[in-house]
Amino acid sequence: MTKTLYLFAGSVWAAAAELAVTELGYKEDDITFKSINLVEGENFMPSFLKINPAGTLPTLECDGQVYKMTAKVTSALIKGAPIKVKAGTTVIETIHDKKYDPNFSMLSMCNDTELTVKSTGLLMMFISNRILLESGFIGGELPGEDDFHVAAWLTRIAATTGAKSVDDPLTSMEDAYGALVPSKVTAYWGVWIAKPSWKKVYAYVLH
Ligand SMILES: N[C@@H](CCC(=O)N[C@@H](CS)C(=O)NCC(=O)O)C(=O)O
Repeated sequence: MTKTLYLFAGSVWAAAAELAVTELGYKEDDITFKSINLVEGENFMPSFLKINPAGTLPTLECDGQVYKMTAKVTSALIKGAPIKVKAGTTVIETIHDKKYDPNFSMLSMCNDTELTVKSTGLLMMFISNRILLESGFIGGELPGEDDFHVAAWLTRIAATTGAKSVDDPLTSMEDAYGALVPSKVTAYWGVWIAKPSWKKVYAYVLH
């Protein structure tokens, strides 16, 4: 089965696919990885638009099919993966809702810090009240499909508050949030940062 995954190192949603690749037990040579430089607008090159007319990442080519949305990419990766994980739920649709768009959260900080600080607080409440369990992953002992999306989202939110490495995210989130980070979020962060997949995807910078 041939798989080509189009990614970019700074992309929040490509990170969800990258977490999935490692957690699902794929080996480096099971998948061809192609970087599409979003900063340089490589996603708008005709050669990439031919593959995904929306010009977004992640994009997966698999056995003649093209998966153009993050949720479709992770579910295609789950099919036939070496490691079985819990399939996604409505959490994925919710976390991808436009009103929780982590790319908007990142961009809005450039123009209106106060708005971002407030919205980050709301986002934190949202995730801790609606999505996270008291402990562990949403998928159980192992991260499931929901977790790939939520981890990528949460890491982007942490990065927008100034977190740069695994050592400082919660401090910077607390500064931005103006209160202690909810315990469910702290616990969730704790289980992810111990994971080799997370360390690999965010080895250079949180994004
Ligand atoms: N709804 C899409 C959104 C994906 C998305 O927005 N990806 C961003 C990177 S995180 C992107 O490719 N943006 C294109 C751009 O910045 O021009 C999905 O779920 O896959």
